[in-house]
Amino acid sequence: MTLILHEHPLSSYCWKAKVALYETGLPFETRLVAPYDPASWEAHLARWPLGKMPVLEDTDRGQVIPETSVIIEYLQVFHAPSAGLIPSDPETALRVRMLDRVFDSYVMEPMSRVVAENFRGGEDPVGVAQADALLKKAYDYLEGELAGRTWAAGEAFTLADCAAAPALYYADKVLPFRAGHPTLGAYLDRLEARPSFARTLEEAQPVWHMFPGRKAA
Ligand SMILES: N[C@@H](CCC(=O)N[C@@H](CS)C(=O)NCC(=O)O)C(=O)O
Repeated sequence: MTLILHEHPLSSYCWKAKVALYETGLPFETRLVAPYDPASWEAHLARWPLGKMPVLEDTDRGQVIPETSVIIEYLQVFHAPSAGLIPSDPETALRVRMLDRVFDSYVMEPMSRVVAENFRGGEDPVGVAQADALLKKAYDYLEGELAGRTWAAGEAFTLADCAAAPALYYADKVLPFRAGHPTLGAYLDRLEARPSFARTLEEAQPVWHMFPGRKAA
């Protein structure tokens, strides 16, 4: 079996897929997608015309899977059914999928919007203010939702935690939340200590200095 993750080491969504892969214990290789290199970028567009990262290539099954949540569902169905990333109980599975959407849509996306303003040299203070407002709403919601839980949806580490780890790690850099959100802060501490995420963070260290953060006011 050969699983190849086409990724960039600073990409938050690529971290999400990597955390899931490390959770499964499956062997996999990584290949750099370099948007600034025309050959690399063209090859990536041939794999996935929407040009988003990561994609997972499964050479044995002849499959290329885009979209991190689908990648993780794919791993669960075809390669790691016992990893528990999607719980077998249908109600818990729905909660996991719902929280995965919350972390992607209401934390990862607005966080990326704020970073993009700096990274791509944008001039859209209204868009950034809207992103900040959405982040604050998400922090407040999650502070209540996660109370009393070890992981996002309960006592087991799941898809939702794979999404949460990069989303909260980066979001805390662009709009820090620990002061007013102790439950969320303690949850991020547990995520950072989880071996799958600790390893992902360690592997990003050599390029971390390239993270642009929020544009200076
Ligand atoms: N919904 C996608 C989002 C992936 C995504 O936005 N990835 C970013 C990197 S973190 C990307 O590919 N950005 C490049 C671009 O938008 O051109 C997923 O879950 O995989």
